[in-house]
Amino acid sequence: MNELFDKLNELINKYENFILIGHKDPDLDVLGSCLALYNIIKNKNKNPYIFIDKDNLDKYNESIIKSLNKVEFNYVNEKTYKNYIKNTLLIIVDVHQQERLEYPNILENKIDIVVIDHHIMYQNYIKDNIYLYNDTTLSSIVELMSYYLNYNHIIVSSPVASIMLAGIEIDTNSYNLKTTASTYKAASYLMEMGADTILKQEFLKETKDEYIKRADYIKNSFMIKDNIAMCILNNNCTKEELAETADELLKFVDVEASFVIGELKNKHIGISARSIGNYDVEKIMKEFNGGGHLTNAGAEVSDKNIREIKNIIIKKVG
Ligand SMILES: [Mn+2]
Repeated sequence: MNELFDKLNELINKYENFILIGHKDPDLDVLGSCLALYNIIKNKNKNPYIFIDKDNLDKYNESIIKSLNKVEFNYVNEKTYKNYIKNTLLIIVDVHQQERLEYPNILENKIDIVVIDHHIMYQNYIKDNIYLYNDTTLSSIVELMSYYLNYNHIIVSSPVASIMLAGIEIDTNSYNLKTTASTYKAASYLMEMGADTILKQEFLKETKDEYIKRADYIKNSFMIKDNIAMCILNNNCTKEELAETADELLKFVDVEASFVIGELKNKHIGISARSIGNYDVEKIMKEFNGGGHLTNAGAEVSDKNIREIKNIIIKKVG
């Protein structure tokens, strides 16, 4: 990690302007990570800008809107970012594919790019980068950023620390998944910086409709083997919904692995697979040219329909 931090510090010294951007439909891991970087860059007397459309808040989810109301920062959007693309480094967090960026067209400019992620690598990652760091053992990018703040001896405000803490909770499904000793240590740093657990809870609250939608998905899940659950989502679902549902299914008694399938907006079929550790879901995802790890894997399929995929998985786990 220190190698990454030295590299980032070196890069921050080299450029004047920094645009910080995450994935579409940003979550608190994206916002928390951007805010941590923002503080570090500001501290070095450089100019950071977070790419977030603060003038059109209604396109963001509740937790982002609530968080944005608690923090101040300089931001750019589609219309304004071009004013700041001289001597600029674009730092991309929590995503590594162009199509998944908050604003994919930003890559059409000749700006130097750094990518920092913790997701399973896809082949179509952003290749035109000057530095790419992807550690899939990290719970979240905010976990990494907590260490980076600590490395630079920088303390963030209580709302920023609270947003970061909420980011860890979202990505780990409340310290259930991908949680290591380092994750708790990062959470501990954030508490020491003044993260407020009441504020954090406020950021994490979901609407009743969101809860009902999630519960409906779970209700429609079924077992394909003694300990393996499957769920088919509505059309037009997002990768996040697939992942969240697959995570959620692991919470139930007798569920040791889960497969969630759904048609994405691009008409491809997305699959998210999870296991608690005694079943290799990556092996199954490789059948679909996907990838990942033993406990967390996925695939995107364009040459099979949901029913065909479902049948292949049932056969393979059999
Ligand atoms: Mn994340």
